[in-house]
Amino acid sequence: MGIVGKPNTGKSTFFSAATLVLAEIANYPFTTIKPNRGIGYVRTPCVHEEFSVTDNPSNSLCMNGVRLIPVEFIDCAGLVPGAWEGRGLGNQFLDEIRKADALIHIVDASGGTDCEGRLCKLGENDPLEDVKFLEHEITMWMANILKKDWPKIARTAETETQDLLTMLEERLSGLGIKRTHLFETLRKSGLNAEKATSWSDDDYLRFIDTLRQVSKPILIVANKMDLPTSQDNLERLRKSNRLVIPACAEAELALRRAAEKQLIDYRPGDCNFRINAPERLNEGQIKALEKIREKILLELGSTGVQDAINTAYFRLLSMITVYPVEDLEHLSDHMGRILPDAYLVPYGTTARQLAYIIHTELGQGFIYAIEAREKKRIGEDYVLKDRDVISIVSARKRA
Ligand SMILES: Nc1nc2c(ncn2[C@@H]2O[C@H](COP(=O)(O)OP(=O)(O)OP(=O)(O)O)[C@@H](O)[C@H]2O)c(=O)[nH]1
Ligand SMILES: [Mg+2]
Repeated sequence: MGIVGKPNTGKSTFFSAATLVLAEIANYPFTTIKPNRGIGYVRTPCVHEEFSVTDNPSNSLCMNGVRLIPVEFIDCAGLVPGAWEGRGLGNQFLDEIRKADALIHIVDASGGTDCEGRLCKLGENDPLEDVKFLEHEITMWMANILKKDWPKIARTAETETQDLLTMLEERLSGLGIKRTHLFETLRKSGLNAEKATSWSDDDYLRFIDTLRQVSKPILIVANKMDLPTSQDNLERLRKSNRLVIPACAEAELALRRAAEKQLIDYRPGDCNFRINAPERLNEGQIKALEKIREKILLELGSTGVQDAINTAYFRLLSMITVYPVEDLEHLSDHMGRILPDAYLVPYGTTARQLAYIIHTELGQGFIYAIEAREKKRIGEDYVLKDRDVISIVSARKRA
């Protein structure tokens, strides 16, 4: 998951809150130059209670009935208009998101920073313009990567045996673009893959812009919701028909740090917290925490950070959670660990595809699988459902 946006919007604050990795945060543009990487968690109710077992998570964590599935975040340097042509930190930033499945765009909803991240009067900047600018930058960056080779690819596709999708797939695999993305892009853009040489420049850009939407979907986080001008802008962002989550990354960071020191009881995503150790907090700290409670948690329902992470995986990427087990009776792996793993997979993944995701040999030797809830035998084409517990029977075992 790439965390992107213009400078000074709170990307590193969001990243630190999500991962608890220390990242430099400051009130000026280009604080982050080298990207930060860290692990955060998608949260989903664990299935162990439903099966009345105590679990021993291995690839994930389970806390008070909530399964925490690790996902990687990249906190990028700020992007300024013209970055695709090399302005600001330019392509260096864009290269960081090559492998990202999706992007979280941190927007300064207060409108208190200009298009290059410099402080301005609250409300002066239009965050909707920031959203459009980022989409444009990424489209232009992708368009530029392919531009030089495009005429040749289009010609070859018409005159020789190689088809357009195969060539594009090869050329763009470094951007995490898969054949299914290309299929969907052609369908959505309505362009004729067999007549690529007749595409106009506008057609080409429309193709790339659709490819961007399909292969790097964006969740918008309207950050700095604690500031007075943010609410109006949030409404406007929502009206633009994009997926938008309001947030206050600064509040989440403060709460997670306090929880880490056991000063408060708070789990990311909670709508409230409890002060544990008032004697270790000074008056100013208590005041600040109470302000977060009143102005953020009670008004927004949460700080929005965990909500954004979950929304990015479950709604933007349409992922589901599945729990593969080896021993159906005990719901365990070969080491006896109960419900050891939770996998995030795209909706539409079949039982056999899951086997391949776990291990190539498991996929190759797939015979059938059993769904643990109804103890039903399922075939390779069974489409997995959210929270399925699955045991795969394969002719070949994991090495
Ligand atoms: N009011 C308010 N300020 C915030 C919030 N989140 C971050 N900030 C402040 O915004 C400023 C920029 O935060 P950073 O996290 O460094 O922003 P960035 O987007 O990583 O900036 P660059 O690395 O320069 O691109 C800092 O002063 C933060 O304290 C928030 O939710 N509310
Ligand atoms: Mg930063």
